[in-house]
Amino acid sequence: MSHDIQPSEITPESTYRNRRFFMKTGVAAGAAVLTTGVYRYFNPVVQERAASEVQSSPAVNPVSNAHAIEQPNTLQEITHYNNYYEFSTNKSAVAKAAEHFVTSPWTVEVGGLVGKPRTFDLMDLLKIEHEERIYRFRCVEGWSMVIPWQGFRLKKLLDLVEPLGSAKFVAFESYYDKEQMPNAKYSGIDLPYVEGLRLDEALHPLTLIATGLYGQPMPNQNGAPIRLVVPWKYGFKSIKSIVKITLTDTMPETTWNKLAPDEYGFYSNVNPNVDHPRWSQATEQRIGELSRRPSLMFNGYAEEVAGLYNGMDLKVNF
Ligand SMILES: Nc1nc2c(c(=O)[nH]1)N[C@H]1C(S)=C(S)[C@@H](COP(=O)(O)O)O[C@H]1N2
Ligand SMILES: [Mo]
Repeated sequence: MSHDIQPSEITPESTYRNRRFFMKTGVAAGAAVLTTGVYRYFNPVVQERAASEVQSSPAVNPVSNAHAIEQPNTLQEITHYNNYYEFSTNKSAVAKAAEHFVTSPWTVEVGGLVGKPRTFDLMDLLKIEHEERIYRFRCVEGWSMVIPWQGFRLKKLLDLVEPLGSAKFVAFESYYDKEQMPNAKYSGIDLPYVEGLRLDEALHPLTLIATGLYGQPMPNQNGAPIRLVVPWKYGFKSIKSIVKITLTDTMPETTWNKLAPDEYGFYSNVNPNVDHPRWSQATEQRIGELSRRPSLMFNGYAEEVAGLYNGMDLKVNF
């Protein structure tokens, strides 16, 4: 994949941040799907495709969640306040620590309970139909941002490997290399970083495999070259720099649950009514704002995802 993008080819951040789209309620969308197609500039495959084809993807519930139209955080904020423990546990030091992370070549092995296991290289994944999604992102620590991602629905990747009827969960694994990640030994977490979703969560149209943000390839510190984004769950579910995806019939182990099962559950849906044992989850600090704002049930995506949890006690299944 080509990283030598001309600055003139990148949609300026100011264009994103000034779009009437974010200020107006007209086409309010909890999951804003823009059709600028800027990602084609770093994706030679997509570049060859007709703009109309690229833009054919239907919006997800484009008229719900008027409150979701929020100004994205700046590129500087999104790329300089990060959680990526393999590189550093200091959020403002991650960008520098990940500066020389080598992410090419890159492959993602997709297997387990599937009919067609396959190892994809990055170019295969960039051929999957991309969309832009502006999502709220809420860390379990109590801070949040709004991030304009580009990527593709995880469902589109899973469809290619044909999950078997026995598959009930999806397990994810991050890249881990002690040489490239010398600070990892101070992280305090078991590595490689692992995460998981129930299969229906994984197939949900909001669940994204992100390949970039702000029209650029994914910055190293945000999980280059591809990472998961599950906008209604706490940020740690959105595992970075994925190398392996495995369909299983049992609930996968997850990094933070292994470390502190009383504090971090498998589901970890954003829920202002269920506090972390050591702090309240009722409010959050939006990076760039002066005062805290109330946290929203399912991070504001309840209309889309609450049905996944019908009949479940969300205090027990936290
Ligand atoms: N491999 C890996 N993935 C990870 C993490 C990590 O430390 N390692 N941190 C998680 C946490 S706690 C959060 S809040 C988000 C942060 O994503 P961002 O830096 O792009 O905002 O990544 C998640 N994914
Ligand atoms: Mo987080």
